[in-house]
Amino acid sequence: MSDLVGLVRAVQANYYRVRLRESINGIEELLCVRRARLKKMGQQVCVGDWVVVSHPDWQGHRGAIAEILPRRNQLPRPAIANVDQVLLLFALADPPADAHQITRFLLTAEGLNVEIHVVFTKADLVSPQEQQQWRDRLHQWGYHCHVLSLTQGSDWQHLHPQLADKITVVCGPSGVGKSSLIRHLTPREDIRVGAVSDHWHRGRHTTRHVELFPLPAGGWIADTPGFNQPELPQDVQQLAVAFPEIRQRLSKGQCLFDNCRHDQEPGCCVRGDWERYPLYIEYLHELETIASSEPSLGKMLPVKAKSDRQGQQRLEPLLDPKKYRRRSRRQQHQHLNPMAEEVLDSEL
Ligand SMILES: Nc1nc2c(ncn2[C@@H]2O[C@H](COP(=O)(O)OP(=O)(O)OP(=O)(O)O)[C@@H](O)[C@H]2O)c(=O)[nH]1
Ligand SMILES: [Mg+2]
Ligand SMILES: [Zn+2]
Repeated sequence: MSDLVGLVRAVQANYYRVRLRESINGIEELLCVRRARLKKMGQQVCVGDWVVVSHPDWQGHRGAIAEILPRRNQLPRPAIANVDQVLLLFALADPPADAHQITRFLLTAEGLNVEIHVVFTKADLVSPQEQQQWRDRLHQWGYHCHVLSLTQGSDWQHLHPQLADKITVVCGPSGVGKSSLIRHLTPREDIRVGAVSDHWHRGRHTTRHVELFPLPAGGWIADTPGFNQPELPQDVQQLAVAFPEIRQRLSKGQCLFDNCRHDQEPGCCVRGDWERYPLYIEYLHELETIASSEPSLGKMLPVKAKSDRQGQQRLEPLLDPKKYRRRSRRQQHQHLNPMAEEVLDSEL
């Protein structure tokens, strides 16, 4: 008998909602637990995983996840596997579009190595001129974007072909309309939509958990909780290649130094009069400040004097066992959103 294979749509406490690849006797989904063997091996099941289900109980619609099929990729934040593309959503107003914030989202998305779609919503709240300005701006940054409204017209329907048969994750600041857009694209699903609070900038995380919703033309879309300031890439090299403007300049020219930071170095082909160059420099300096303030272990270790067998005094590092212990998985994942932490809670 062939394996029973399905896609993990959602994780709720210790249960996994698995959509079967082929429905059996009209049953499309099973609520599964994770086999103890996977748990012992420390294998985490995440939304987007293709899994092999064993011990199906067709009457109770239950099963057990026996195996996780190899992942193509995995987004850490929120934890979703096998992602094909990220749809970055920004509002043109309420909350207003902000080049700084948009860039931070773009940099994070660039680091994921998946396709990126940029969409601006709430076009009904701004003039056609303002819409065009953002279109032109994004074009200059190296991105094509869609501009649409959910309250006027039906331009949002143009997104359908780009989403078909793929797993798409919708990300963006809080209150821009991520849940509303998904509700339009997947009319039968019930998604919570919240009013933008007066203090939207503090982030009202209406959407709290990650779930894949089926699209009418095939494929899946995931909502994520809005967060307002994604972190920078981890190092300077990653930062530079996350700007299409820099990639484009480096594909045409060459800097004098191989390890050019594209700041003050002579013979730099990247430095120049392009809109986001000052942002690149700001982030470069931010990353370098973080790197230089991170103490190296050698400099930091407190020492204690100890006599050796010959009675000579030697200095030995005074280790605080708690401080230098390996970080726990929970600490390593501290930066994750509440859903990912919930996943970890249920896994630990
Ligand atoms: N005027 C206008 N309002 C919109 C549009 N799209 C969404 N909204 C409204 O914007 C508000 C926020 O929408 P949500 O879909 O909850 O936003 P979200 O991005 O999911 O927010 P979080 O879950 O907090 O991250 C709701 O009141 C929506 O009705 C639009 O195109 N035009
Ligand atoms: Mg939402
Ligand atoms: Zn350079």
